[in-house]
Amino acid sequence: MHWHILGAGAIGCTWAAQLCKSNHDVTLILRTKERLQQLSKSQGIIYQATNGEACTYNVGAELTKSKAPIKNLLICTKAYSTISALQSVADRLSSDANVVLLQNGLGPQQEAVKLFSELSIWAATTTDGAYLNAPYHVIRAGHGETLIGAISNKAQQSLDNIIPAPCGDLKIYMSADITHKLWCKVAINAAINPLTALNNCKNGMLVSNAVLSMKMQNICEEVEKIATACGQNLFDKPLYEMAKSIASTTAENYSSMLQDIKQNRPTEIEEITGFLCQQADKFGCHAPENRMLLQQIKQLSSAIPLT
Ligand code: KPL
Repeated sequence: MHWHILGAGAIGCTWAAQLCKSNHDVTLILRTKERLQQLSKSQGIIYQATNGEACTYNVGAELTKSKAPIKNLLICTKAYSTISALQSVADRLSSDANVVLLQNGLGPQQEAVKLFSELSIWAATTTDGAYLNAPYHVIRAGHGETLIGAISNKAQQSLDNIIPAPCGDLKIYMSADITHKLWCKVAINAAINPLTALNNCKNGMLVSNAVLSMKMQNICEEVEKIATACGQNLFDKPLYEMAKSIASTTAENYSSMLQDIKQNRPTEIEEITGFLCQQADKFGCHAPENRMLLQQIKQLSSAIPLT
């Protein structure tokens, strides 16, 4: 299969390397000539596995404005760039194209289906850990799993197994209810990310610090009510228990939102807490804690432009 990938961050590069390893053709779609030059300088994607072994994958690359048709597109941009990324290549998508959206948050997936209802669109969520230590040099920090499911009518009717397994070292499973999985991820991110970003702390502090822990509990209770109003029963146990357990297992991590703030990048607050506040408005749910977090994070990152 030939895959085009938009979003050459840590997860995009991990997928590019693993698809390449499994003998798929991979083309990165890059926005600038500088990014193309950086890739040719590093002679491909350097992928360092969890055991420290590094391998270089010679992936193809082209600029957004290329005219080559796209049959399989993976979008791994930040959530707030999903729609503009999709629009930037819309005229290149073949009528039987598959589009996979792999990002945090909720909102852009539904927007993509609304705008491109004729396409086969899939959403994905992952617990894989990876980071870049230089452009196109990705370090695999941990092995999680990726769930993929159909979100547009055309994808739902398709019998395709969108990503043929095995795909390198990625663990990929199809999900019959990906929207529920996305909700679960959003709920966890809403519980952990804004609080760690505001308090400049590692995830573990939300468990070890009594004041933060109580704040997280209040946030979780609101999120759970919003989810229930939207017909989503999140986990077998209360969200607060689940969030505590994930904050403990990732105790030494800086959440992605805190990293975004520290590196002066826009955050995904609109697609996480913002999405939940919109649903609270729609269903008349009380959500003062989440609304406050939304305002505070927006203020904290107000000087950072969206890219
Ligand atoms: O997904 C995460 C994130 O930081 O975005 C968690 C689960 C909070 C781990 O850091």
